[in-house]
Amino acid sequence: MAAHTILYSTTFQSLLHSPRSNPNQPPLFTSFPCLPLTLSAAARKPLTVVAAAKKAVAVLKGTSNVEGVVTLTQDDDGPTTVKVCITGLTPGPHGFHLHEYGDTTNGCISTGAHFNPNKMTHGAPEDEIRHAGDLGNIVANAEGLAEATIVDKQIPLSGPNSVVGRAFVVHELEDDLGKGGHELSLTTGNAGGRLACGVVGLTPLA
Ligand SMILES: [Cu+2]
Ligand SMILES: [Zn+2]
Repeated sequence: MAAHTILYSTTFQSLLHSPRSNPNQPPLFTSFPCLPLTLSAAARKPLTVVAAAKKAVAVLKGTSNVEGVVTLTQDDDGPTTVKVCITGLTPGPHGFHLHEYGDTTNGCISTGAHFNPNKMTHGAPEDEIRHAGDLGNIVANAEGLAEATIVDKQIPLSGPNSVVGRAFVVHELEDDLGKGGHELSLTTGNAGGRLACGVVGLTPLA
């Protein structure tokens, strides 16, 4: 919806600034009371471009002072690039996943389990057998800041496995990537509590 809105306003601005043959003509604004419904085929064309490149964002909050912003971009059917910036963490590694639901009614717990459309067990991002939502660990520096760029093929922004409407979660502990031998290793990586989470939503491309 946001992408649509911004395209509408961009198109609208270009209409406003386009030269008009008759300078006494009333402003175009009054001629387009229902602009989204009356766009010409040519004016609608940019929406086709949006389908090829997608961008989304998640704003992470929790009950602690951990917070962050995660942006996702994807071109066509290529991998998704995830840029992570999270503050307020304890120094060191923290499990970082895409969880199944974009539901935070009961805080981050309502986001459910790791996004797992292929019914796999928990693993590392580079493993063949992993949850789609398994993005490994992000590492916070001495100031508690974790910055990372993750490129991954299992978290697309469109299609049946789209992650739009699902949620990122950053955890209290290190994700053992399924190899810790703990009873939770193959489901959660034993990554502990959920410090902050944020729902993935579409955002304008520019
Ligand atoms: Cu998680
Ligand atoms: Zn997992």
